[in-house]
Amino acid sequence: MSNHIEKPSKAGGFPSIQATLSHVLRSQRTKQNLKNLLRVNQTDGFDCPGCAWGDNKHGAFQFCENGAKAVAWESTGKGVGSEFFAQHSVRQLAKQTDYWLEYQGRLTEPMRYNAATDHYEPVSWTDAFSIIADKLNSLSSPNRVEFYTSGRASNEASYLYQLFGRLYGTNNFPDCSNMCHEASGVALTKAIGIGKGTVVLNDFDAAEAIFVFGQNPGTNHPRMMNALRKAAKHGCKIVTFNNLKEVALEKFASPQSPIELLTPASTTISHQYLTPKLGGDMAAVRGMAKYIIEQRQDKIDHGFIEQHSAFFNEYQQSVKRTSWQQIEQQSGLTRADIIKAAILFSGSKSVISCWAMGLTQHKHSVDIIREVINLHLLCGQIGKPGAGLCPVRGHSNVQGNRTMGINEKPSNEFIAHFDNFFDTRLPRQAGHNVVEALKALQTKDSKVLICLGGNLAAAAPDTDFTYQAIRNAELNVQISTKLNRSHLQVTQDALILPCLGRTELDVQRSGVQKITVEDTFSMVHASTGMTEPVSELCLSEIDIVAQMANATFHHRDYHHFAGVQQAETQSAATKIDWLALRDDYGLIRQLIQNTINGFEYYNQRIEQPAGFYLGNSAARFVWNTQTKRAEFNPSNLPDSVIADCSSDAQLHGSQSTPQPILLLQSLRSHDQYNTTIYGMDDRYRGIKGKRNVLFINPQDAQNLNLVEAQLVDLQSIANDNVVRKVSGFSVVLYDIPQGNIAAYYPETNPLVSINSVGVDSYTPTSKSIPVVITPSTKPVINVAQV
Ligand SMILES: Nc1nc2c(c(=O)[nH]1)N[C@H]1C(S)=C(S)[C@@H](COP(=O)(O)OP(=O)(O)OC[C@H]3O[C@@H](n4cnc5c(=O)[nH]c(N)nc54)[C@H](O)[C@@H]3O)O[C@H]1N2
Ligand SMILES: Nc1nc2c(c(=O)[nH]1)N[C@H]1C(S)=C(S)[C@@H](COP(=O)(O)OP(=O)(O)OC[C@H]3O[C@@H](n4cnc5c(=O)[nH]c(N)nc54)[C@H](O)[C@@H]3O)O[C@H]1N2
Ligand SMILES: [Mo]
Repeated sequence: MSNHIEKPSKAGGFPSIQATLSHVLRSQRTKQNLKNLLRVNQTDGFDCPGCAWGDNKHGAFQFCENGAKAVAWESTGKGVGSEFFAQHSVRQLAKQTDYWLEYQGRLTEPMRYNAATDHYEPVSWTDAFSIIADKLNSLSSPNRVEFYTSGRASNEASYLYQLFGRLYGTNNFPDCSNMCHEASGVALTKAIGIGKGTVVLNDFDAAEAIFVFGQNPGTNHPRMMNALRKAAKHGCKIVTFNNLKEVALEKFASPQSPIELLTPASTTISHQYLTPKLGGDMAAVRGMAKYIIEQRQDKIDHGFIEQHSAFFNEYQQSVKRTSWQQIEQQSGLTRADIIKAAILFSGSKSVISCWAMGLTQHKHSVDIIREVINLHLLCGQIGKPGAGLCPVRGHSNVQGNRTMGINEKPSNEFIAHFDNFFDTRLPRQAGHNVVEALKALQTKDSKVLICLGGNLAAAAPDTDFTYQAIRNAELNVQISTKLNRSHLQVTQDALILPCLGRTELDVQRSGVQKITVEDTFSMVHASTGMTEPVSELCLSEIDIVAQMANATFHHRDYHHFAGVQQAETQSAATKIDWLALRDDYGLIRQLIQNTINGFEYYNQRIEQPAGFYLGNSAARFVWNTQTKRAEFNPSNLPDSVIADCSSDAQLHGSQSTPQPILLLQSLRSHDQYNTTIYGMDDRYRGIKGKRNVLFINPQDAQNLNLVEAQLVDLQSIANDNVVRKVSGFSVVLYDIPQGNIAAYYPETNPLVSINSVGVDSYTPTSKSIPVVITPSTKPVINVAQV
């Protein structure tokens, strides 16, 4: 379609192996990393830090290009310590790209920011913990602290972290899920009474049809491609709904198959490939339901509906009221194509629906996902082999974090178990999610930010707002493996606490430790690192959290918060031997077993190679909803899919005549892990050497008088008076529906208003950003040289 980019005809294959080797070679620890790659996801190895897709642990080694990049990136021979920080002031570092910052290597010693010199300087671990304890004990309320988590932290680390925060007195646990699969959790909990997927890996072998919505597994969940390829080879029909034609979902060559590796051969993945407009999936799925309800009553599972569901009549009415005109207009798909998908769905004995960020990051995401659930309930496609719902999680332990209590709105039941066991009364009041935490920092109501991993500054929306919010923190504590943007938003006091990564050997007093994680199929299993730690001064995340808690609760001033609740948590907090928990992670697992359902015999059960299955109530037809039934959602389609942007929205800072508004999605390239940029290529989309690109339909480009490779600026539209703009994006003519454009995250985060969030999910609407395009005024080419 376009003349200067060349998309490959298939994904995977030999270029995947080439790319892996080049990353391993650049890591400067080649031998160790080749060994590491053979231990990923094996019985005695470590869990891949790449994504949350599950594995059959006794299986053969599975090659995964992007998992390999994640391993090589973590296990680099390069280090960032006091010499580095003596050379570079924070102001200088802030001028570097995200790529450059992380490429400098692993953080190797604890550092403290000195505002007078604008440099980070070495600090001892003992002093670092005292600084944190002094600060936490000086605040007027425990709700002035924000405890952020990114989804790589182990079950043990996140359990200890939430216990620390809650005994300290707050539910302020903003986490990366708030920007990711929150809408899935909300929709699933309301509809089927549990916020997790209902299928396991083996179901992919039994499915007759698999629907993949808004997900790019070739890049983001490459191990899922093996399951899809195997299913397609068995005759399972795969239907893709994706705004873009992602090559891996069209044709995939398995790096495991010698023939597909070395010849042009590949497996056709999608039987039907539909390209809905951004935010149009609810309309598309509503169309499928409409066809089935109005024309194929025989395909409705009346028995299931009768026995297990609620609100079917209301749903049926709502579907009948929805016009085909609205369905076609909002989805951008033809009635014929939607009916073809509906015939396949309703004619298959067992169907799985998978989805990721293409469904979760819109204003009406909860309703989009509930419509997918509606369709499954309509045809009884849940709780039987090869059928069910599969939100494909992102970070490798993000699901485990939630199970462990990283949740700003914990249920009463969850908290009650802790109260009983620790003989205490933990806070009930809802805490802050990511957007609320940033707003509280911005208004200076919150004073301290502690981050267990991640890169909040670059991952969160509305970059200027977010930077300012984080800079307002009186103390910014970052527990990290690599240098990133979040370490640079500092004005007062800040600490960088370097930690071990998942690939590294973790030895404590009781010996070599393992940690545990939960994958997207609710399988919990152990992970043991084996590489020599990058520096003796790096501590494990668990060690860091335990020492923060120990210093805080055994502090001379620890008693001062007024109020009943604090008096009750005091004694529990001081009774816990935090350092003993650090010395033997098995003791933390015992606490988990005693306070969270489903972890009986935890230490014993993780000795099994594949770990254990936590189970899923909905898959057993137990519906923990208000009605104790699976609930249909009768919502109407939204009037418009454009988030927070009325038709008369003003383009601030511009006097020109009205310009067409296009809807932008921000997405990942093949060479990045969220805010970690591994390289400047996006091989599967034919992009080389740059990230500031704008994918646009050729007809839209022509209407706007834009030509290929021209530089443009993007300004977003919102109903406030803030100008949100990014500059110097290079036009790429691309096969994308008219009216929709795409560009990479995090470069486009400045365009997402902090106030533009999903209904009931509060997730920033990073897949539906209304923007106008203008020829560039300020060309900025963001190519780092290393
Ligand atoms: N290598 C690598 N692996 C990763 C990550 C990474 O950055 N790099 N990130 C991890 C994390 S935290 C996550 S959450 C996952 C993310 O995994 P994905 O959700 O696959 O990530 P995105 O790049 O955001 O891709 C969104 C996909 O949805 C499509 N899409 C966007 N909007 C719509 C829409 O409205 N409708 C439809 N039907 N399609 C749409 C886009 O075209 C794109 O293919 O991956 C995880 N794994
Ligand atoms: N516009 C837009 N914004 C988005 C998204 C989008 O699609 N579009 N996606 C959203 C999604 S799905 C997510 S999940 C968030 C991601 O948000 P985060 O999870 O906060 O971000 P990451 O980029 O994954 O964090 C990378 C940093 O984690 C640290 N790190 C890596 N490994 C470890 C470890 O083992 N331990 C510790 N302690 N630290 C470690 C390193 O220092 C690294 O710099 O971004 C969200 N933001
Ligand atoms: Mo994510």
